[in-house]
This record gives sequence, C-alpha cells and structure tokens, in this order.
Amino acid sequence: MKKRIFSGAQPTGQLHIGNYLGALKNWVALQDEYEAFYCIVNLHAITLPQDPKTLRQKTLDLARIYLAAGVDPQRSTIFIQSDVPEHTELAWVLSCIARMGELERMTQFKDKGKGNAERAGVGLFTYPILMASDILLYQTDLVPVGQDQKQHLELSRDLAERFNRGYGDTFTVPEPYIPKAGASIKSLQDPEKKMSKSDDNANGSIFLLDDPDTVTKKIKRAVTDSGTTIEFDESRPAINNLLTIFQLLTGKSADECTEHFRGKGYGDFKSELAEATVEFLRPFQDRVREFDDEALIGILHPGAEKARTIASDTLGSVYKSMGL
Ligand code: ATP
Ligand code: LTN
Repeated sequence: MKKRIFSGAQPTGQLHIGNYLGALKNWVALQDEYEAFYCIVNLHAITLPQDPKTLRQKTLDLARIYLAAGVDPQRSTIFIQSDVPEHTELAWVLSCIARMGELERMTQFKDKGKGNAERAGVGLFTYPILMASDILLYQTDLVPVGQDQKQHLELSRDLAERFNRGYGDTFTVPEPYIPKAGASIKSLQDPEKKMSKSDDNANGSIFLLDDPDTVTKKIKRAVTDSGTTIEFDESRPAINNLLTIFQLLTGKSADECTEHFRGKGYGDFKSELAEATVEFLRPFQDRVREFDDEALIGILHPGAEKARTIASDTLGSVYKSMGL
C-alpha cells in the first residue's frame, strides 16, 4: 500500500510563488509515490473575517490553481474542507486533549492575532487543532508544507501521540516534509520577512496570476544587499532569496546558478530572473483558464466523497475508543 500525503492551502488573498515553491511544487512531485489528499481549507479561512461571495469564488479559484500547478485529479484527491464534516467533529475531540499552553506557544497566533489575545478570535487560537484534525483523519504519513507550518505540524504529532497513549493506537503520527530550498521564500521588499498573502505591500510578493509587466517591475524593484556578486551567501539574505527563486524555477543546481552568473551584475541577474519567472507563469496561467466551474465541481464532489469514506472510518474508531 502507498503511504499517504495530506496538505492544504487557504482560499484567501492571492497565491504567490512562495506558496508554489514551498508547498504546491512538492505536492505535485510527491503525488506518484504517495496516495495524496489536497484540501482547500475554507474553514481555516474564516478564522479571519471573509466576505461570503469572495470566499466562495476564491475556493473555486484555488482549486484551479492546484490543477494548473499539476495536481492530477486522476492520481490525487482534491476537495473542499467544509464538504467533509468529520474535520470539525474530530477538531472538537482533539480540542479536549490539547492544552492551552501549547496553543499559546504558536507563533502564527501571535502574528495573526497581532499580539492582542483579548480581541483575537477563538477560532484563530484553536486553528492548529483543526489543522491537526485535517491531517490525522487521513492517517497521513507525510505533510508537505513550508517552514512556517513546522510548529503546527509538531502540535499535530503531539496530539496524535497523546491520543494514542490515552486511548490506544488510533492515529498515524505524521512527518513533516519541508524542502531544503524554498521552504521560506522571503518578501522582495524585506528579505527578513516571509513572502505572505497577508502582506500589505503587494510589491513584496510575486503572485501566480501577476502579468509579465508587473512581475518584471516587482523584480527590478526588489531590494538587494551590499556586495555586487551574484552568489548564494547566508549573510546576504536578499540575493540568497532571489537566487533560490531562480534556481527552483529553472531547475538548475546551486553550482550551475553561481557559475552562470559569475562576473555578471544585478542588472543582468534581475533581467534573467524576470524572464525565467514570466516564462514559468505564462503556461501556468494558460492552464488556470482551462478549468470552468462545472469541470471543477466534477472534480471536487467525487473528491469529497472519497475523502469522507476515509475520514468517517477514522472518526468512527476515535469515537469507539473514547466510549462515545
Ligand atoms: P500567509 O501568506 O498569509 O501567511 P499562507 O500563505 O501561509 O498565508 P496558505 O495559503 O494556506 O497560507 O499556505 C499554503 C502553503 O504555502 C503552506 O504549506 C505554507 O507553509 C506555504 N508557504 C506560505 N508562504 C510561504 C513562503 N513565503 N515560502 C515558502 N512556503 C510558503
Ligand atoms: N495551516 C496551513 C494550511 C493548512 C494545512 C492543513 C497544511 C490547514 N490544514 C493541513 C497542511 C496540512 C496554512 O495556514 N498555511
């Protein structure tokens, strides 16, 4: 039997190349070797206020992006989180074994709650429990995510182990899959911050749906560090980030990239990076336009049905072992 993968993204904001290089690209690469479940986590999206019409639209748009990136519905199960009610049911059970202290340590809550626990939503606080429930319902072996999700994944592992100790072996304890290169693509405007959908400055991110002009302008305006050589150097986060993007989009090795840019300056480098990005995005954006809503629904409905058969099995064992 193939091992299982689960991952998901929120249908909020606009997906950027950080989401692609840190997560989606690996989802696609791993779907042959594993039985894969890729979820559109709309229940996570409502941890912050969303406009209902926009949320519905963005949910379908995100499905289009999964497909355009190369997630293959013949091999992988793609579905919408709220179509599988077991996610919220298991989340309740897990919330009864999770501890306040471990949730208080989650750095994303501190960031997204803007340090104001008094005003922050309870859902934002308990969000990592819903994420654990997403993962554990499918007896997941591997979870491909970016670096920012590592702490949430550790909580998922802790909850699985705690449940197994208390009520008998029920959950597979999932492993994170965090790529060596691309796990944390940085903002083009501030290489100390990760590229983020929720960044107010759109110049920091290259969105997957940006047009060629916008991409080129954003790359030309990207901040650089002192020094003139184009090489990987931990002490120069801006060039490191831009070269990592170039490396992953072109599929070259780190050595090939350094060799390629030996003796060249920022002007040449930025032009080539812009060209490589535009060349990557063009066919991607063509594919996004290929899927109409009807085609999407024809993929998402059977996806949810398949997901439910597995999710309800796991939830059944959980209830049984707890005496529910
Ligand atoms: P936000 O950008 O507002 O923090 P998010 O992009 O983390 O939100 P999702 O869309 O759910 O939220 O993320 C989907 C995946 O993309 C996750 O696996 C996440 O770890 C990964 N990811 C997000 N930002 C980056 C980044 N800058 N570099 C690499 N991977 C990223
Ligand atoms: N928390 C993640 C999205 C997410 C997820 C998941 C990722 C929700 N459930 C399960 C992997 C597995 C985020 O905000 N990026």
